[in-house]
Amino acid sequence: MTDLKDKIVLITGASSGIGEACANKFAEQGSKLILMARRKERLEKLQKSLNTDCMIIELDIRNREDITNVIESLPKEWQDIDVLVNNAGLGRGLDKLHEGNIDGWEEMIDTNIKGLLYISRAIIPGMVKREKGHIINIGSIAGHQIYPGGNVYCATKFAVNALTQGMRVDLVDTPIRVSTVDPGLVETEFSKVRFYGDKERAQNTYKGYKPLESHDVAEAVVWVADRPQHVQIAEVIIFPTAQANAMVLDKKG
Ligand code: NDP
Ligand code: 8X3
Repeated sequence: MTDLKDKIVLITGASSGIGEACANKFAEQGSKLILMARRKERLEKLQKSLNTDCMIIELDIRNREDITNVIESLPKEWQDIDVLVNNAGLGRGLDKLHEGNIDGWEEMIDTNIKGLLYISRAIIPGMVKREKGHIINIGSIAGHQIYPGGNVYCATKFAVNALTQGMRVDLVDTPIRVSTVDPGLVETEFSKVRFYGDKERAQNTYKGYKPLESHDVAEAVVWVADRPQHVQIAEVIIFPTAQANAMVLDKKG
């Protein structure tokens, strides 16, 4: 057990992939968890499997009013959130910008940027008041480099990168830490969502090399959260060994 025991950790997008893996890893440390996502049945299943205090909240992170209400009405014993993992996010399509699906753009902007902002705006004031807290944003290599067809998704992750830096600057006179964990290719439901349920295309994204698994990223997130108070990890970029940057991947076959 580490310093994370009994800490309250709120994870957005905990119903699958990286968020679910973070829930498992923080639970192993004895943290208490608030898990958010739209798919309640997935959260219930995860809650049952975890050996720790865990509260689940069915929520669409794009809904600003719901977020404010939910955070304001948290039971007293769940209000003092120590770690916020801003993980909920998605990609939609891989088309050239001039051929892109505008509804998909709206979904990415509303979720990856605005959703992250709403939840952060609701939770950070409490951290400032308590002089305690850590925000860990899940960015992406797509927030550092643009790849073909990445356009709007990359723009949202560049925004997450900018917001992480902005939070860190604005909170520098407080004990609150701000970090980003930015993965390359991780095999999750991400590509299934990006390609609107096209399983074959999604599976092909992870063929011919060994991609990261969700728990690889979750281990980095827990490590970042578990540094001593005077240590603030600004950024962790994590790739599969076969990936060198957003565009260079050693894919066999
Ligand atoms: P998954 O699709 O497996 O998980 C995405 C999670 O986000 C789900 O739990 C989903 O829950 C939640 N989510 C999506 N939209 C909303 C919404 N409107 N409201 C609430 N929750 C939402 O993908 P990953 O685990 O891969 O993605 C997690 C994060 O990691 C994302 O921010 C992604 O951009 C980032 N990332 C992923 C990489 C990868 O290669 N997989 C690489 C780099 C970064 P539900 O649908 O139940 O609401
Ligand atoms: C998700 C990984 O490389 O598809 O952020 O952008 S990538």
